[in-house]
Amino acid sequence: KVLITGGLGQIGTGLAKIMRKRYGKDNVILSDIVKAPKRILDDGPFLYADILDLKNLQNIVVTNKIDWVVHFSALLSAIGEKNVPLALKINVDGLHNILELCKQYHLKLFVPSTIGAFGPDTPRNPTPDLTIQRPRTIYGVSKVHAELMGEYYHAASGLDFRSLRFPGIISADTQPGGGTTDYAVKIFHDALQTGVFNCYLRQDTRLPMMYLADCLRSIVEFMEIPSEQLPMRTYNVGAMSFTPEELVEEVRKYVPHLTTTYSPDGRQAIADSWPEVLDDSNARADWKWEPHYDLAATCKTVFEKLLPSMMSEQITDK
Ligand code: VAH
Repeated sequence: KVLITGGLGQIGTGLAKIMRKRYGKDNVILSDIVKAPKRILDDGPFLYADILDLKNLQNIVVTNKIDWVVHFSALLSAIGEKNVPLALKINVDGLHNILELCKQYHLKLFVPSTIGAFGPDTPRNPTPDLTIQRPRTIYGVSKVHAELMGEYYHAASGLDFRSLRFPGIISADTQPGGGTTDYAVKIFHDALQTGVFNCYLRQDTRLPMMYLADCLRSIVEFMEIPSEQLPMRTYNVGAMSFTPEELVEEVRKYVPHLTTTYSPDGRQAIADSWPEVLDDSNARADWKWEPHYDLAATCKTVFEKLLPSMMSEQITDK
């Protein structure tokens, strides 16, 4: 049975859907510390889980016979800089509880890492798996800590820890939670709702990105590899890299009248410290990682998802 923490964020509900198809609806428990909307409660089991409360977590693991944990709870890059003490509690203390829990009950643990785990001294194009990691956000520092602690517990006590360093994730119907790459999600809604897109990054800021379906599939494929077949515990996974102006050009194929302005804010410095292109050759070699969505396919899929619901909204609005 799988427990997903921070399950109501950008990735959790999509992962629950896929895993429930594969492992059975009642074998995947979504959890978070906020109330779930009815449509999510209708899809399968949901529990309150506070990653800062080890007793609460132990109770959930024992009473629900959990054997996998997918740990999404974290404050992302931009929001973490606005509340460092909270980011430390959630991203570090919370992680320590999860590591302790998984060690104690011998649970398989997936913790997402990120391009944010690299910093200004890291080679940016391409960024390999094994390289300098001196990130300049509390989010990045906490994710390097998660990678190092997970690999330590794996080496010292055999914990089946796994981590993938994700690019910015693009999703059609879930919102990211305060990241630096969120512009690449917001542009679709702005294009359809107002036709105006104000970008908080310079138009030439190249960042690695991935469509949600590739992200979800990478987690499931990676988690299903027998542990002894994995030469490493932490891998870069890539799919595409683009700049805001390249994304705007692709979006204009669907919304030709889209007007854009570029007013870089504090997130520009974060983006400038991150990789431009991820080298994911180890993931491709060790467990056959292969992305399916490039920029064109991503935009096509997102608009296919958003347009019908937009149309139905407009129809109901009339
Ligand atoms: C963020 N979307 O921007 C997250 C992610 C790759 C970046 O970790 O913080």
